[in-house]
Amino acid sequence: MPDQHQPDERALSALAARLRTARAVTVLTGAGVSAASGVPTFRGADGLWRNFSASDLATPEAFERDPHLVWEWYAWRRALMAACQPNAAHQVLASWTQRHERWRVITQNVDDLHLRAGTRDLVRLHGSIWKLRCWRDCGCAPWRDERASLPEVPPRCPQCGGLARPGVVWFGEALDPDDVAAAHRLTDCDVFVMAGTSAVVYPAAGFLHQAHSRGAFTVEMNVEATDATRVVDMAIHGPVEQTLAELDTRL
Ligand code: BV8
Ligand code: ZN
Repeated sequence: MPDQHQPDERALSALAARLRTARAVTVLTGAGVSAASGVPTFRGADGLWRNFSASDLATPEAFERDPHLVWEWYAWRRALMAACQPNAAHQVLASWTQRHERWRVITQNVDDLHLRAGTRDLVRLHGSIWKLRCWRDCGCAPWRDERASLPEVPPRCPQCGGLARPGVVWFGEALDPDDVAAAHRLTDCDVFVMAGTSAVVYPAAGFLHQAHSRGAFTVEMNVEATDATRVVDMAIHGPVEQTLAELDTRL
């Protein structure tokens, strides 16, 4: 059980001491890591879900039923994300992957901010909002389009002219097995951190349990308690863009 009453000051120093001797460190991030950059989270107070009931929209069935509505939601998110910059949490994590051979990041986020911060060997479980692919799977390779506003909504496949879809993983869709395998490999680590995620989406949240069972010291960094809080060895409460920066100064 994490010591919930440990003032974060002591928790941060204790975690820094562990990190200083750690060989392999894995950080699994969620929407909370991008919140300070202005990207809405899915379930928080400003939640994307609350405004657009994302669980109704981020599915192949929703796209089948109303591709225009789903694309309006993605076009709105893309335009919003295009104006966002990586924050201190992205920067600290990127520097960790550059300074340490086996300190790595797995992300659920589709906003590309970890990549833009320079994170090395990023494992992305749910794809990228800046990628598109053919809805009919005509054989056209997925392509990137980073324009803040698309000339046509829904966009078209350049090869067959049919509907294009966002290059993300929707609910009810399988993750890319290579990404799942890469994430699994990273659960073999000394310290596993859940940063800015409500830990409700699987298989992503399951990697915490895998890391735990492989002997990792597990940590949660979040502004509130989540499903992971009762599982981790240590919970550090506070905005992750601050707590990661404070932790980094202690390394
Ligand atoms: C799969 C891409 C199987 C799209 C996303 C019933 C039917 C069908 C499936 C299921 C089912 N029951 C369970 C499932 C499985 C389902 C699932 O887990 N559902 C949940 C909701 C119960 N999973 C799936 O469907 C997955 N696929 O299982 O396939 C299969 C196998 C074979 C063949 C076919 C199928 C696919 C899941 C991927 C879904 N796609 N995103 C898009 O973005 O449009 S998930 C979406 O949620 C985002 O990626 C997001 O990252 C992710 C997780 O959410 P969080 O990142 O945690 O964000 P959230 O808002 O929830 O929390 C933010 C946290 O940050 C909060 O805790 C908050 O306190 C904190 N915070 C906020 N600010 C800060 C902060 N913390 C620190 N500092 C701050 N400043
Ligand atoms: Zn096509």
